[in-house]
Amino acid sequence: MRKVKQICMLLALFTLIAGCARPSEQAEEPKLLLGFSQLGSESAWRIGNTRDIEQKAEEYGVSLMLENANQKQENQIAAIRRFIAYKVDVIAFSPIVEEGWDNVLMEAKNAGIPVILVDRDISTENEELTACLIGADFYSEGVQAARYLIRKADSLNMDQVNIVEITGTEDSTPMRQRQAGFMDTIKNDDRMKVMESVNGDFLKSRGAECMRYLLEKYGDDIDVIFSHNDEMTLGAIPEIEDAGYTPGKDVIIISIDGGQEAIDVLKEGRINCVVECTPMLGSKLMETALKLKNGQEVEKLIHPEEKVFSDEQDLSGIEPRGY
Ligand code: GYE
Repeated sequence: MRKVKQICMLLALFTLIAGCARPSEQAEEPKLLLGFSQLGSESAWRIGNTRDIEQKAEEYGVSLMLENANQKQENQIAAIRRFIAYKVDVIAFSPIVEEGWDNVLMEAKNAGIPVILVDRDISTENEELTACLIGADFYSEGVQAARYLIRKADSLNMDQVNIVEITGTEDSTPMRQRQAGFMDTIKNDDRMKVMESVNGDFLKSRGAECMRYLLEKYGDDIDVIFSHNDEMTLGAIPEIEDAGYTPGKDVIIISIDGGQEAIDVLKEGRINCVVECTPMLGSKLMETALKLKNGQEVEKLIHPEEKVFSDEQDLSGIEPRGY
């Protein structure tokens, strides 16, 4: 009886193996192996960006090795080294800060693996280390935020505008560029005065902490909060309310990203302006990685198109944001 059972099992196994090998049912070979080092999960933006890259990899038939660095540069460097050892076809990563990548990128170059920068840029003397950058124009986002503020100050006939800035991660591209675009645009307007810039690291909890500190120090004098991302803005708003002020009325609030939660708060009038920064970079990443694998030329810099949402517009028609 035991023998019969064994034979049956063997037969079943054989049928299974034979079935798997049938060409019509064979899974398609992935077109490309892509190693992607995500920098962390600090915001709705980042989570939306990771999800989009995972979905687009599937759609494009790309096999994705995804590693999350949990906000630490050393984890990103280690991930890139693993991708090199694994001999992936293409490496992509979102650098948490701009400095400190030359050595590991030289290792990738020596291994003949092209590297795509996603979302953020690096600072290097050697332009050859990376193939291209796919990410938003952060400088322009800062300019858009400032232009909105200038229009708002005009419409309210303000003669002095006291601003506090809550910035993103120190030495990251969006922090540097958003600040530069904003400052360059307000600098010739005598009404504008930045009282203080504090670092909120793109985190909701830090946004709340920064706001508590700013309210304690400047209280009533604060006219405007320029916050480098939605997460920090959403952390700051309850603090403003707790201190007895009405966000959007007593204090003008300007944010960047455009995630669903911030857009809902904008519609309620508790944020005045949200400059869009889209995390949907997955399609461009897959297209570019496939081109690189096939030895084709790619554009050096790819910026997605972005909008500005504010209390100057009818906001009822905004499509669901997806992040
Ligand atoms: O604005 C912020 C995120 O690099 C554009 O990082 C990205 C920024 C985004 O954590 O929410």
